[in-house]
Amino acid sequence: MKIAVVGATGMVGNVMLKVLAERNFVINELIPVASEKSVGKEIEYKGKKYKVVSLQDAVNMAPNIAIFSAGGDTSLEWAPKFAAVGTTVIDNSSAWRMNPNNKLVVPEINASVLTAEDKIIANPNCSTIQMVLVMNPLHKKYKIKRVVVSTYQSITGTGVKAVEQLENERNNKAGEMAYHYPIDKNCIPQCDVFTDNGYTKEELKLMNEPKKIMGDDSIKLSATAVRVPVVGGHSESINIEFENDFDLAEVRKILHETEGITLQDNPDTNTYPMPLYAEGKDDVFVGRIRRDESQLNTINMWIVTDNLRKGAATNAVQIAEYLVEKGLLKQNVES
Ligand code: 11C
Repeated sequence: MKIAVVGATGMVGNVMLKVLAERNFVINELIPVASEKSVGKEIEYKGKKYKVVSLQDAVNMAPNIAIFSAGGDTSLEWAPKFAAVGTTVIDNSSAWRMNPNNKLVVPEINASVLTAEDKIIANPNCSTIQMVLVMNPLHKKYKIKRVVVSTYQSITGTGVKAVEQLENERNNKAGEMAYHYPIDKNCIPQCDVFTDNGYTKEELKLMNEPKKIMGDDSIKLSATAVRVPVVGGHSESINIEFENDFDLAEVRKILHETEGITLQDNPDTNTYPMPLYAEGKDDVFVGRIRRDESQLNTINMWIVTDNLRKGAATNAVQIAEYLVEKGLLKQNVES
């Protein structure tokens, strides 16, 4: 397997390499790719050093898979060029997610929609992935009518510049600002840019992507996305109204038995998910599960995930693993 990691020197790219190594993804040839200014730099993978190459050089090498974490513009321009040489692209940006011709995949939910014809596959937004993993099994059982979600998102979702901003503020150092405002000791009710209806793009991702992944347009969603001075992961408070009534013990059992979910829910021992402890892990952690007593068939819960892992890198690698397992990639003569 010849695999290109596009954006290899970035925050998600870094975690991508770590996850590929940890999961022992079969790689005969690793091609780290980054923007022109990083070409020639070295990255390390399983103790070996690799030189970063340009996007054009990587296209010329026609890899079996290219995992992109390099932003929407790079993806819009370059993913089709990889696809044209037969490479299957798994893209972490929002560029292709809502395009009707591109699949949007969380493997535990809808990997089966993938075929060998899918050459540009979209990885959902980080805050979407953790929410749909919880919504999906409950939707199957009780049918979801409406979801209201508020997020508390890690600065790592913004990237290296935001991590530096927080560090600078904590060390009383001047530096470039990733946000319009200080983030330390603050909550910024803006993730990504605003759109015409007053919602941010991040909120629209949360409201639109779940319907496509779960294949059900009838679910209503409303989102507020907030940036908080946290490193380890994204947290979400979600309120779900079901068509049918539920039993709390059964909800816990369903979530406990769902692949990829860890239940942390015990008020007696102050047990609930927190980003400090989710960091570096692949699971989606769920707790604070309780009935919303103000409305029929409605539940509240708290969901936390390391946004760089299951929210980005791990989900993308799981898609790649599925493609390999099902033989959906082009066969390279050299690989
Ligand atoms: C954040 N969810 O934390 C974003 C980061 O659409 O893939 C990823 C942006 C995206 O701000």
